[in-house]
Amino acid sequence: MPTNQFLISQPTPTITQLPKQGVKKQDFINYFKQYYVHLLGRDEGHQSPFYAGEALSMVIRDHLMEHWKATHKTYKNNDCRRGYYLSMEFLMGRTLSNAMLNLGVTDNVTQAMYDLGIAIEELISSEEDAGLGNGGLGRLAACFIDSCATLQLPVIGYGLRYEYGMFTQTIVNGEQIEKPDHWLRYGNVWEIERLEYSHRIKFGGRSTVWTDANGKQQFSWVDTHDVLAIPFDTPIPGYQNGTVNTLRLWKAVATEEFNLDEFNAGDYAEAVAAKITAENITMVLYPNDANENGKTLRLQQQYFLASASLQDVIAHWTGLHGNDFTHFAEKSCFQLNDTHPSIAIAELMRLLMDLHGLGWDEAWIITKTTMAYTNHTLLPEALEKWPVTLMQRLLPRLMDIIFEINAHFISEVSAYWPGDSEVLRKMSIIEEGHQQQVRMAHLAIIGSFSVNGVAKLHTQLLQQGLFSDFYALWPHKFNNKTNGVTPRRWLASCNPKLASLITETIGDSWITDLSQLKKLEPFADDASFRERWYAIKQSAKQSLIDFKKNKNDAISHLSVEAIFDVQVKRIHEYKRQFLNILHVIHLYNCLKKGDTNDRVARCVLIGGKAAPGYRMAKKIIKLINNVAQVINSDPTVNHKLTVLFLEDYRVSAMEKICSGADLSEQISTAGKEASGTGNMKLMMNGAITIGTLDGANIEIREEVGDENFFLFGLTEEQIEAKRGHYNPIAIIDQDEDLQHVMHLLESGHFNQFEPSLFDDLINSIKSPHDPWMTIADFRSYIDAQQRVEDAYRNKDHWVKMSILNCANSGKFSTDRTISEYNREIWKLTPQPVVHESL
Ligand code: 62N
Repeated sequence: MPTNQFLISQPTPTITQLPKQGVKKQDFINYFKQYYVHLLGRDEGHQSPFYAGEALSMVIRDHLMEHWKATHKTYKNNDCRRGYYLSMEFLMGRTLSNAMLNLGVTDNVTQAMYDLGIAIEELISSEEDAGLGNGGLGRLAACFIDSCATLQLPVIGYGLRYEYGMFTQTIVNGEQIEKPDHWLRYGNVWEIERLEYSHRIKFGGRSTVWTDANGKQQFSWVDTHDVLAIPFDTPIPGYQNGTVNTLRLWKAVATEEFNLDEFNAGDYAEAVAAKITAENITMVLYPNDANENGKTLRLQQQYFLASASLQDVIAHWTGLHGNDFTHFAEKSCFQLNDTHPSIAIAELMRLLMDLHGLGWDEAWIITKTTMAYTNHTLLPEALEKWPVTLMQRLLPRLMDIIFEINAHFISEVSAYWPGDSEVLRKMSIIEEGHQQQVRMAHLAIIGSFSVNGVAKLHTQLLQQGLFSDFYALWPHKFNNKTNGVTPRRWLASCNPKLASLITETIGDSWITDLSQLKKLEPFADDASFRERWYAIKQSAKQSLIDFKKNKNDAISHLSVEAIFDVQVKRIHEYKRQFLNILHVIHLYNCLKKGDTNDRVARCVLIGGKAAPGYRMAKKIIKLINNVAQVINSDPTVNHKLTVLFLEDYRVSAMEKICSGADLSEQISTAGKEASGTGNMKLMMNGAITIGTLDGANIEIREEVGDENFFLFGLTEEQIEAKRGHYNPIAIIDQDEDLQHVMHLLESGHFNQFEPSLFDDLINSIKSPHDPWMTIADFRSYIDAQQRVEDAYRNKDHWVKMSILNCANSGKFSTDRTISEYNREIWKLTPQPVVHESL
């Protein structure tokens, strides 16, 4: 091809597989010094892991930047269909070590720091967790965007930039104390503020109708109090593939006129108060993982997220296509993480009609072909409802639109089931009663083309129970997407020794294709492999002890020979931490009776936060700590049994815990845990599950085989069949062990100086109306725990089970989950990133 010498040659685009160790050690040293000394103004004599961590993070961030821009450009040039993951929570945890792993620079950077006399582990652990979520739902969003980047899918995560994340938990006198989590206090090097992409969000005011010059009815929303949404972007790198996607979090800021109007009128204090009201919207994450109904601020947060994100997507669209929305639905797909952002359905209608002039039918087709909804719970108390009066006051135009969506829906249902007013009452978006409420799940189902549950059983129960009427009407909308976790964070990064052994044995393709772990199966029969596996597990247990040592003196008589029995998750009655404690008390009782010789030592580790307003959950924490206190300080038992409450359970804590767990407690009442994802992290790291037939446990057992899983408890059907004639007292009467346990509890053995402290807890499990039927599963749980102990005595056998659990955890990668979302819902084309060659 002839070339023109006078033209500056354009770089040729090439698709590159990035070199794994692209930057040399010496380069890292130089860059690092640059930031540490010059930018942060610290001298080399001054040793601060925090500032060294900051400097290193800046180096890594710079490194991501080129890839980020190239990714952006690739998506733009290809004009590809895109996905938007809308979530009120992204529980990201720490970023530095994950970014190094995904860039493939961990070894070089570790060496570089070592040469400077710095232990990288100290820098890594000086980073604050980004705790912008409660539990499983928020962490799932974080794992999802990791997998989207690794699969090179053009997906943006949209969420809120809470100034205060999940509270920090401390335990004082056995009780949970909450401290605010001001995670941004020292800044956040991973985010970039993008003022140029700000949007204006309306609240309050009123909705008006007028007729335009063409005689067409137009709606506007006027006299509003507006708040600005400012985006902060965080890079989300894929695993060594040159893709860097974006997590865009919105911050609420007062508008200019907010201040000026009243300020000029001399109302200085009012002006400042109004500013604070506006900026409160993204001040704090609601720390409730079950229900948060009726709170004005929470609804403001939800609308703020939905409106800012949709305006952002639409602004991008009109920038390219003007007001032509013909192909908008072909090019966009929104995934709603639970009902929390589902006001987006009404907001998209509003934006398309009121701002871009589309008619109802056109706008509705776009909405119901772009929105997809994921449900995460079957608990009726967790289903979101908003009072109509609140919505009319706060979002009047959206309430109009919801009423109209409902009117259209009601006529569709009337045509399908003529004359059935009962079905209309049940399915309506509006719940009638002394106070009308908007049922957000109904809005989400009606406005979406896809409705999915998060594990097989959960989806079945949605179809047959909670949403059965909708399933009868629209069976094609319903589908299952069993959850997963990202193997980068939850194996490669948190358990480097095990990861190395696996890679040495089967190669490293498991990191992006977790089904490869199956190749470990034959090694379960290899004695020398088992020995190495065991040594790694024992050393992880030792690290866990060391990590907790400075915090807790109960640790002193803890041995790595003990079974590390782990239950970490939010504290909730349905998760039945209480059942775990009943077993602990049973063991204590056995040891006190003198049967100490043939018992295997056990260390029971329980961690989790209770919602600050959830009385019973807080009592459970107190009970765990009181039982721990009695057992750990009793020299006749504490060499065989230790109980530890792990304070301030969070993402970075789980990264240390999961490698050291032998036994994974997944003991919820069957039918109540939608999926569970902690179960998957623990399995992946070689823990064996003791669990009920609930959520993803069922699929874990299917994958690993019954012989490598400790099953107990009633099935969901048996639980439901028992309701109405459940008799816990009769069960206690027939079980001597249980009588002893109840006696210890009721005699105040664990609350000698705090009389009747646990009465309400005890009464709740003795009640025939106990929805969680804890007593019903006691015997079978104790028997399963006995099988655990017997199995643990045979070390070879246990290690074999441990290997087989890891080997069969391949299904539980979010890469598999996201591939299914993409194949069946999003239908995005992977976009290999074009890097301009240097
Ligand atoms: C979990 F609206 N849900 C499930 F504010 N919810 O319990 C678990 F009240 O079984 C799943 O594995 C996991 O989702 C992922 O699918 C969950 O974590 C919340 O955190 C939550 C937060 C806020 C609310 C309700 C629920 C609110």
